[in-house]
Amino acid sequence: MNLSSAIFTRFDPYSGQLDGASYTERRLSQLRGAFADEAAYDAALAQDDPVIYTVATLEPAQGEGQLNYALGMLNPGRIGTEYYLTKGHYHAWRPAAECYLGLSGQGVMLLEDENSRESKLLPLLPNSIVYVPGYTAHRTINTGDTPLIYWGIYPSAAGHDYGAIAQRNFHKVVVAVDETPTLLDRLEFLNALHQAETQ
Ligand code: M6P
Ligand code: ZN
Repeated sequence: MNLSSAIFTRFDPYSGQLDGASYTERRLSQLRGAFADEAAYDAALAQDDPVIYTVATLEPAQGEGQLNYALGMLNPGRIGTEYYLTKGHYHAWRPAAECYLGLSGQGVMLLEDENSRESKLLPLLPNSIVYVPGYTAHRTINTGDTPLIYWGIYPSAAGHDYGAIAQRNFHKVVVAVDETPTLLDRLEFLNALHQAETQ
């Protein structure tokens, strides 16, 4: 076994800081195509390029049977009426599952089965766990007004496949309707947007 020094680590459940981690920062400009409302995306980006989320990753070991983990921090906000979200991914190794644990803030996870295309929307809250089965696209969404901090724990061999999402975004969107997070079909949402524009 080849274990790095990360056998015991401290983290902050409110800021998303994780000792010894490598950090990935995703700004708005890196999320082109993720949000449904392209006009709202362009307008927001013309104003500012904020950090939407960070991921602090620790890979204590690689290889069969090993686990890696990442502490996510997703800021609150919206593009149009769609809540800030992560890119979302399948695992490159499709059978790999993942556990998500909510630490602070308020959010949801959007799951989409690759074969049936069936969607599930699950709460991601403090003291709750979402089990993401294999062969399932998963995206995290902050529906609250404070940062959403959460763990993702996954097999070290899982890998991230973003290409499949870039080609075919999630079928559903989570948008604010009368200030309530609401799950809608992407196409229906886009049609309603275009109708509103042409009226
Ligand atoms: C969780 C884990 C990470 C993932 C991160 C952000 O912390 O699943 O592996 O990178 O969420 O999600 P994404 O990679 O889709 O941007
Ligand atoms: Zn994952």
